[in-house]
Amino acid sequence: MAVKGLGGVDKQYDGSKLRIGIIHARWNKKIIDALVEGAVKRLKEFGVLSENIVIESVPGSFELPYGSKLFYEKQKNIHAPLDAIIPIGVLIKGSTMHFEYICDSTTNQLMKLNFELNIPVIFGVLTCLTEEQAEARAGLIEGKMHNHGEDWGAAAVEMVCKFK
Ligand code: RBF
Repeated sequence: MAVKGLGGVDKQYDGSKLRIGIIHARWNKKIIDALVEGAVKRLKEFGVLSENIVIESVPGSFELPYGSKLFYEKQKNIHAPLDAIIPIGVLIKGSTMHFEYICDSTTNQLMKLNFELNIPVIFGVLTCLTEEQAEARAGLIEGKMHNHGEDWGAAAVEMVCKFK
């Protein structure tokens, strides 16, 4: 059977020296809060210190790519550079084409940002057809799925540490 989610990462990386930025959209706030909580929990399990987990927000998912870039630059300018960024958003399909356009542009720009900033920019965006699907992926429906925010926290630490 296929393994969904990261499962155990291959090595317990040491995140104690890392500084990680989480930038989240505010649309679908209840689900966002659960995902952010999951990411923070996992980062801490890898030893990332609370004071080195910096959380920022933007209005919606469409703002995540540019918001991430500004966030990165601001932290660099105050001499507290980020090792990785986890942009978190929840997109839920509505009755118009907005969903498709925002999903497409946001995904493409977040991918490009990895190369532009030269740090890992994790894909912490849920693109769901229903609210229930998103809630399940945020661990909000008992016994259904795990909180994907935890995977994003683990992915950030692995991507910074693995190639050092
Ligand atoms: N932002 C999200 O993060 N998730 C959504 O599901 C979402 N749906 C939207 C649907 C419509 C019709 C509009 C106009 C905006 C939506 N946004 C959503 C907000 C979008 O990402 C952005 O913040 C605004 O368009 C302002 O640039």
